Amino acid sequence: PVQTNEAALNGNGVQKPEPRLNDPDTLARQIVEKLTYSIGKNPASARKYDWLRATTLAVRDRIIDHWFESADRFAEEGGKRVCYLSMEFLIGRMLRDAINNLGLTEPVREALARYGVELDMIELLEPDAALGNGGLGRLAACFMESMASTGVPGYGYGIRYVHGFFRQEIADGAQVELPENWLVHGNPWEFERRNASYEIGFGGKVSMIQEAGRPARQVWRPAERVLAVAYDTPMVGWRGRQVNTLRLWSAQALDPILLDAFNSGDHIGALVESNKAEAITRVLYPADSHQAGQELRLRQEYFFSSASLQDIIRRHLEENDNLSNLADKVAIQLNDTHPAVSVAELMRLLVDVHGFGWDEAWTITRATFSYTNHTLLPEALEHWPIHLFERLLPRQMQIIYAINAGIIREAAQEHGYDDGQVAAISLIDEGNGRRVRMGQLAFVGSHAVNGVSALHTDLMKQTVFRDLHELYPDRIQNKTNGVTPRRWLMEANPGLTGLITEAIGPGFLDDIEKIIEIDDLADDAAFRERFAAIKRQNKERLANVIGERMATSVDPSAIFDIQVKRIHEYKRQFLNIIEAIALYDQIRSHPERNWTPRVKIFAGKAAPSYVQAKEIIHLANDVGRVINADPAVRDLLKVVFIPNYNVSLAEIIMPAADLSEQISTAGLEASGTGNMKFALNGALTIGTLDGANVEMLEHVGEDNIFIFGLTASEVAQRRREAHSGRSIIDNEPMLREALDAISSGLFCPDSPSRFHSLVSNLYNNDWWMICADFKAYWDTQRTLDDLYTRQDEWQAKAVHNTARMGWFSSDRSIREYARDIWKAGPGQAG
Ligand code: 8GP
Repeated sequence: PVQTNEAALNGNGVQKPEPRLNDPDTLARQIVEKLTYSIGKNPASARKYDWLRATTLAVRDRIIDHWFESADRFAEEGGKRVCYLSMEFLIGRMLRDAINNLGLTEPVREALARYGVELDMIELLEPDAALGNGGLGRLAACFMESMASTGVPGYGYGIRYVHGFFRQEIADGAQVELPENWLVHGNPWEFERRNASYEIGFGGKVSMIQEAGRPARQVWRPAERVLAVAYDTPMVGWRGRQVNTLRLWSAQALDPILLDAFNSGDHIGALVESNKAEAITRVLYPADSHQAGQELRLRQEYFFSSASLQDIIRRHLEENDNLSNLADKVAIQLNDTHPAVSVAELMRLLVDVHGFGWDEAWTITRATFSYTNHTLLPEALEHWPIHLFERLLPRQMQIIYAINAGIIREAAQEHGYDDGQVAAISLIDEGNGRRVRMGQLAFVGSHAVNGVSALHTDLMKQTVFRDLHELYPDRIQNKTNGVTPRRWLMEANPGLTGLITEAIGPGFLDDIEKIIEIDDLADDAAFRERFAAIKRQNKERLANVIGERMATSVDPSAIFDIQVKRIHEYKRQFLNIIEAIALYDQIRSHPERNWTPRVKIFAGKAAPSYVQAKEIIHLANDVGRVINADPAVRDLLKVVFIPNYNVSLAEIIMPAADLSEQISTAGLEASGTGNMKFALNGALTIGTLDGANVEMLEHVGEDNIFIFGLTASEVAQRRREAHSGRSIIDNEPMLREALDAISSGLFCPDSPSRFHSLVSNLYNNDWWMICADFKAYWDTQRTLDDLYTRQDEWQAKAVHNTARMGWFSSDRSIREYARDIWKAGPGQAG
């Protein structure tokens, strides 16, 4: 075997490779080298896809140089690491982001041009890494990029799904789900690490053992075991200063094939084990707003939690004598409750495997974990039936009971809690067929718990966590979300980035809050004009996409009024569609008026089992078909639904919006992050006082954002009073006529009753306050119509939006987490 040692590595023996040079000549040469020797193609016969791969590999080499530097630096500094556990990372494409952050965009463009290859063309061939559903997963991706950009030693831990978020097609107006296959051509960004693999157990029994000279202890003997194998992807920060690691786990059987079974002729049975194991990481659950409640989901959650904790512990023990200082060296962030079982699993590892006493283990656990809540929707809160939990994870269930007993004892003895109060904080919900409440588990197992906007954090204290907040009043804090300005401004909107650089210099690229320096230029007519011209180009680009994908022509001089996000009743795409129908009616009744032309653009996916959300998609498409074909409205109104919304499409859409729709029923959108991306790119917002809209209002000022509708407390009040929509509809002719048009089958003559239940829900209940908010929404839209005709004013407000959004950078969010929760990263003792 080859022996290596320090002296040989650093001395004359094995030489470190020379770091790669970044000039176009070297890049051009190395891209062709990759094409030839790694891909086996010559430049003359290479296809575009081969060029993409070769370019990716050449860029990857440069990332690796920085990656090793970062790893060496952490090891030397011995500081605290941050582990971000998330079931979802909605990354999107990686090449453009990597070369942008390495400052290689122009050199790579030039290198490729020498072979007649266009960078912009090959970038489009990269599949999106769509390992997430929506806001929560995209936030995790922004946070990974910002940790690397701000110098926080961050490790993402998640699942390497073979099939990411489904591909959406629209057939006859309805959503169709197709499997997504991002790995079919291999994934050049990842490195398989077979040496980092861990056994994960399920089921089986727990027994007490007593060994001579040792206290009695519990031993779990799982009935099933699978292997978690690591795949690492480097995540490059701005200017390549730091490269962090995203470690995703893939499940494999310990025995890939049962040879005995195979040899005795049972060819299918021989593969059962391996199929069952691999199923754990085969597909992302496509639900973002209700808990899946299925065994496979709980297996996924435990699988990646246990693998990540075993990995964290192994690494810690390589550098430290024991685990008693774990919390000084590692902060573990639980991204929602999906990894909450980690609390019980870390206790198991500390107590059963590493011999800690219960109390010390609990102190370490609580000091190590922190937890972010992303939704208050009751149907989304995770709670597992006890019988399922106990069968799959018997030891973890015992530990949860023991944790619960301790919390209840504390509440009763020290705070005098009565039975009712105890039931409210208990980790076990006794009311609903006995379930484990994962939110409660994450809360009690963490030293810090946070919401994702100021309003959401307040509501957490008042609603889901009211009782635990009373018991632990210092634990909940706010960390308002942010978005990375590299992907969402520099890469998505190079035109605007160039204009701002020209105006105020490049300082804002390193510190996005400096973008405020363009604020005064809102009064500068020449600047406004150039700002507007860039918006116009971005709208033309989107209009082309709409033309190509949907064969619908839209006029870039109309208001581009855009709502893109998951489809959900609380997000109220339905309200937006009803307003479109009302406008359609008005344009036809009053053709003589001066209507401001508008294109209403929708995109987003519905959970496959969410019937109402799918009806809303169907309605948007049906309404679009009728309105777009009606010569009576000419180009005054168009309604388009762009299929298959994903990160890459968002990068085209965000810079092309005049108007951003953030119209959730107040109190229900935890934060929103699309709202921030739009405004950063100069869209005005029409929105409710919900989520981070509230803070956006504070930053951009009330003249530059268009707020309407009930507040969160008014919504709660009206819900208590149980209004129906009927009395409002009866008194609001425009609303009534729009609903009548839907009910009459005007938009779906082939199946006139298609939307009856959508409409009758409004009459009976109006739970989402669509009727209650309709008039305010309509009026605000007309104010905006009017404003759009005064382009100077509109564009000045747009400039103010871009200028004042610096605070909504995920760099700011990450610095706050690092300072207040993790105590890690630059400037933190660790
Ligand atoms: C989302 C919230 O709905 C959104 O307001 C927020 O901006 C985002 O998280 C990031 O904080 N929540 C989810 O995506 C969510 O709860 N998803 C889980 C069920 C998968």
